Amino acid sequence: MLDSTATQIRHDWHVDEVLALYALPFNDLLFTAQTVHRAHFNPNEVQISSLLSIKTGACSEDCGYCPQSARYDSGVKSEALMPIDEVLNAAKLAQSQGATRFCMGAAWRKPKDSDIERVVKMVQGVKALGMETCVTLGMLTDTQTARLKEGGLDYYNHNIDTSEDYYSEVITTRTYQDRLDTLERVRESGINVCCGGIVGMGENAVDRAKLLVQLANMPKHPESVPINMLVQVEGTPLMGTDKLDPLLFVRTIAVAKIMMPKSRVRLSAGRNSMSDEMQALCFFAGANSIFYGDKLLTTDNPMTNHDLALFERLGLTSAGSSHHIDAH
Ligand code: SAM
Ligand code: DTB
Ligand code: SF4
Repeated sequence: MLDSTATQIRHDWHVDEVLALYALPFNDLLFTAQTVHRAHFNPNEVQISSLLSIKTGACSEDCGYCPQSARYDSGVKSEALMPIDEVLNAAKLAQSQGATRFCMGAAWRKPKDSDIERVVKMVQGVKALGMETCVTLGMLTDTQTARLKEGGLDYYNHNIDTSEDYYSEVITTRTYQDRLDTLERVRESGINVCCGGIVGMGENAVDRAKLLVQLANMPKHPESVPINMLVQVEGTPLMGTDKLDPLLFVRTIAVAKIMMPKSRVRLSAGRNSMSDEMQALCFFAGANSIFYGDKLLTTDNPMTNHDLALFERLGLTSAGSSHHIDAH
């Protein structure tokens, strides 16, 4: 049924079509996603990003999933913006372990212009190591996106998280439109867009379909699409949410790939509670990027040795790495 979609890039998806993709027999859905994936990527290469929290906790926003909000008692220790040399040391370590992109995250609603100047220095330092750069800093102004672009930033991460309908159930301190406005500014500045969402937050099937429609109907698809499985953190409002069926997570990856064939779909937060077999299914469904390193921002991620062993078992290699990656 989807032969022609293998090369076609669409921006006119309807929720009903997306629900129909989700409802396909699992084998048909995964086969279609893998076929689409192979038309655009080497299916055995996975891009490897490492995360660092450069400013931790004490955030004024109330995102119900997030351990870094000042409103919840999650036990995360607040830390001011890191000194540049510490950031560069972390980037060097990530590179030596095999990461090709370094993503720096700050627990801000929005940065001050003086913060941007310090982040630009970090971006320049990381780029000088030969790594790709990504930052996620909250809402930005036009001046700030221009400054980051001029500083050489490759990607900006800003997630829409869920459907517009479900958004206000999870976050009340900013609107969906605020997110879309920042994303438009990032796109217009010429920085690559990294934008995705979180599933397993108690949303329904229509919310998941609408999240993907919102992403795929952007004038240009985000170059990176992180699909996060909620990491439940004690003290946050979403702690205790009913767990999503793992196969529905795999289906979400497959549907995202079919809708955004040329984007890198990232198997993002939540891998620490996924089996190797589930991750293998996600790679088959078209995920070809991961967050790598023992920590995400504040929560645990699989150990690097475990990931390297999994890559070896699956015959996967790192996309675009000039560095030798060795499981031993
Ligand atoms: N403060 C900035 C912002 O919210 O845009 C940047 C950092 S914020 C931690 C980056 C993203 O991490 C969020 O948009 C959300 O998608 C994801 N995230 C945060 N906590 C999470 C959790 N517990 N599980 C899964 N994803 C999470
Ligand atoms: C994204 O989509 N997921 C990452 C990254 N972009 C910034 C963050 C995941 C955070 C998980 C919770 C934590 O470790 O604090
Ligand atoms: Fe703050 Fe970002 Fe966490 Fe929301 S997701 S509370 S904006 S750090």
